[in-house]
Amino acid sequence: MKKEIKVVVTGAAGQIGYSLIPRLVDGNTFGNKTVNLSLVEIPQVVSKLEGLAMELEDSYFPNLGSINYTDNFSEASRDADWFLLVGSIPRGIVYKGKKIEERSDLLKINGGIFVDQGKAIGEFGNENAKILVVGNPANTNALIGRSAANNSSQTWMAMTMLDANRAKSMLAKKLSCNVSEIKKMIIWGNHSPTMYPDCENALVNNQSVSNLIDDEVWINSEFIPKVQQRGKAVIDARGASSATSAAKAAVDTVHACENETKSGECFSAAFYSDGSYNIPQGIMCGFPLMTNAFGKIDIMRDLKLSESAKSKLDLSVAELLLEKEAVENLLQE
Ligand code: NAX
Repeated sequence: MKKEIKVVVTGAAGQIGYSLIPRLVDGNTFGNKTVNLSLVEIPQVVSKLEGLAMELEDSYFPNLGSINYTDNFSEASRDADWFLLVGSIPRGIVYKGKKIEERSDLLKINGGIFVDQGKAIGEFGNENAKILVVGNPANTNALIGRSAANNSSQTWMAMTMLDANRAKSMLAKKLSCNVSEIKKMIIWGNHSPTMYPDCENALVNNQSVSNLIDDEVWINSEFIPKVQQRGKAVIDARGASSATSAAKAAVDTVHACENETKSGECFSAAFYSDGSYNIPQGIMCGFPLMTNAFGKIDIMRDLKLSESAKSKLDLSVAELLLEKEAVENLLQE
């Protein structure tokens, strides 16, 4: 097994980057491997990464290998094993003289970034590289990047683990159990307020969480909307978006991909749809995923969705199809 791993992180000088990057070299996320970091930022702020590099050196991380920082994504991509694509242009920013308010504008601007990054990953990233898109709109950014990369041996995902972790926390409180007891907590669909957090398939002690809770009103009018709106609730309370929990969720996703999934369990991320669960092919949709003993990630295909679950998922799938339509000109296939 490889003893070194090269990890590219974009948006490295941002909020999530500051919480995430130290955790990549702490000996837990990648186990005993030496982690070589390639940190990427836009030209205006790339020099700030010198400070982060100094802090990493000063933090006594025996697993820390080299630290490079650059505004040249292609250069950063060379032979990288993992790409954590956190950087993106947020809503509300003035970009080329225009305030970006509409999701469609956001999709187009970030889409352009993900075309270039995808091409570089396909060309320069390692065969078998894994790519986790965190920057929003994460699912569609990942779809664009994957299409531009055009490299079928690489695995693209978008992050829904934060939503899954939020759901676990709410369910654990409701059931007075520990978050670790909740298995198969899947977020279906888009990482957006249409997502479907599935507590029918979620298990505690091999029993369906929705059966254990036995309160459809609470599930439909408290649990699901609160998971869907949790990001906004954090912004309202903190005056800034979730960064520590987002960083932890990115680390949890990497960990789930780097280690074989225990029999009967699965984890949550958006993955390229192949028609499973009657979800149309060709969108990046939240699915239950598994990692096999050889590190290959695939969809778990044997869960059942009730009619009520299907109708909730349909809404999110419809949104993903609309997003796809809005960026059709950026897709190669
Ligand atoms: P920040 O604004 O603090 O940081 C973003 C950083 O990305 C900035 O430093 C910016 O210079 C950089 N950047 C922009 N374009 C870039 C490019 N082309 N190449 C490299 N770097 C680039 O945002 P932060 O709070 O760190 O959030 C980052 C992204 O995560 C946002 O898009 C946010 O919406 C998204 N989130 C996604 C979540 C998920 O579950 N998928 C949850 C948390 C978060 O909201």
